[in-house]
Amino acid sequence: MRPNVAIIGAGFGGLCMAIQLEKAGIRSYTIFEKGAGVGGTWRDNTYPGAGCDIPSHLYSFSFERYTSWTRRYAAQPEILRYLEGCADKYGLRPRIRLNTAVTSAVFDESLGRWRVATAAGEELFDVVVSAVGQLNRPQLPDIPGMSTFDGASFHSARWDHSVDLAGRRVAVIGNGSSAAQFIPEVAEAAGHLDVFQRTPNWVIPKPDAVFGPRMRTALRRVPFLQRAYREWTYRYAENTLYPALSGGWTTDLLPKHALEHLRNQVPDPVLRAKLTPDYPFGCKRVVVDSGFYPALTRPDVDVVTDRIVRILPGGVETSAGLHEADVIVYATGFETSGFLASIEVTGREGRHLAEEWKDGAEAYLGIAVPRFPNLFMLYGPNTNLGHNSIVFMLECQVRYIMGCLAHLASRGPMEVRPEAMATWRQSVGRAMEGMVWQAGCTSWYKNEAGRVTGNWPGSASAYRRITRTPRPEAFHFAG
Ligand code: N01
Repeated sequence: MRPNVAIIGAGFGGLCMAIQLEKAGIRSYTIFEKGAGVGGTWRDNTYPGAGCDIPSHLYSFSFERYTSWTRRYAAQPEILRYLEGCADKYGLRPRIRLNTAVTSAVFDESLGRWRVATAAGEELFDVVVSAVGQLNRPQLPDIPGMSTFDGASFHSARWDHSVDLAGRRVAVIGNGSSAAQFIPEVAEAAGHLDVFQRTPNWVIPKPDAVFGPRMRTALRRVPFLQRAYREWTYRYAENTLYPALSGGWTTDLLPKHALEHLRNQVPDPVLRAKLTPDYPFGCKRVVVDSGFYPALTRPDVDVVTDRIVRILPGGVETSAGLHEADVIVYATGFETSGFLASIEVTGREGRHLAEEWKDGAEAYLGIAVPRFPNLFMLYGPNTNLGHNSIVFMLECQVRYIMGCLAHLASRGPMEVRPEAMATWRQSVGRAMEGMVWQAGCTSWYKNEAGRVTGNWPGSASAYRRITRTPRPEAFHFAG
């Protein structure tokens, strides 16, 4: 039997899944994409300076090694072009339904199939693969008076390019990875910029470099060079960055490196003190950027650390007074702990996924959930990384799901056993104890109860090992 597969989302994950189905000769799939184009987060985030802080030769598919990256860390338009190119090259477009949000997915026990609903109606699928991502729902803060603001305001992931910032007074609320990328550009354009910082971030330099025509030709002509470079960036992340998060040999080294970066780039001791974190390195997502601190030292930029009280028609009021603004940019991150929250997912026995996850999202290998047969997740709970490429993790998950498809083709709908889920829960819990994310800080890695539901506590290599092939004993088959 060739399963027909509903893939939800046409970002890195959904496209990867579709490409592997194509390669296996399975063309009975549909990609539902709520947006107007492919690319997911790389379509949505168009703020000035948007780019990736993971090296592009690693942050790309292993089977679609691109030798044309023009920089070590590509900017958003180039990454989006890469993804569009993949959709074209593998002939995915005819099976992508754009502007089509999935509203619900209900497992019909009598048919052993999923009823997938969109505004256009309901369709039956054997398998549902969620590829909706973790950073797809912008989070606006809950600050009194936001609707009273007289000027333009928008979230960083919904940048309003019609707003001209030239010479204006701009307020940026938030200072995470997104803000760090656009603040240098906004500072350049604006008349004055106030950056409202609640918590300072750890920042390490981004060793960006142009990959000129000669380098690109070398990478194209000498495949070994490309493989070696990718392998080197992967090993660096695994052997240097991961240990800093897990109590390993770089635990003291990397924060020293970050503080040196701060000292080198911020001469003013008062500003430096404001920007110095008081929690362990890596507890929140580390910002990788070399232009952020210099922008904050400009005479026309202020870092405001007083508590925001409310938004007034004329600006942002803090405990110390009003900061006048013409434009407010909310760089306040994403709703991350709900995972599939925008879709009503109902499994066997009428179980609602949201209800099952009321104490925190969890999934076996981050991929499967008991009582939700033939539902597989990409970038699901506990599969985010703080140190390496998510594209690598997505490929592990897709390979695993392809293995599952082979099993369910012969043995019927498959559902992970509660015992396998319990063992998984315990092992993640144990591994999490050694991770810095548990330390006293707030972050989008945690849910409302403070449990880390976003991140995978092992190395990327460990995740690849455990997802290499599905273990049929972990599943119950209905066929
Ligand atoms: O969001 P964030 P982001 N009042 O959640 C502040 C990925 N990414 O969009 O820290 C005042 O990190 C909040 O303050 P605090 C990357 O994984 C990747 O920047 O909670 N401030 C914080 O400063 C990243 O981690 C790339 O005290 C408020 C900020 O808003 C993730 O996306 C590039 C507030 C939110 O920071 C999210 O990054 C960009 C309030 N009420 C992003 N509410 C790559 O290059 C929130 N804040 C791969």
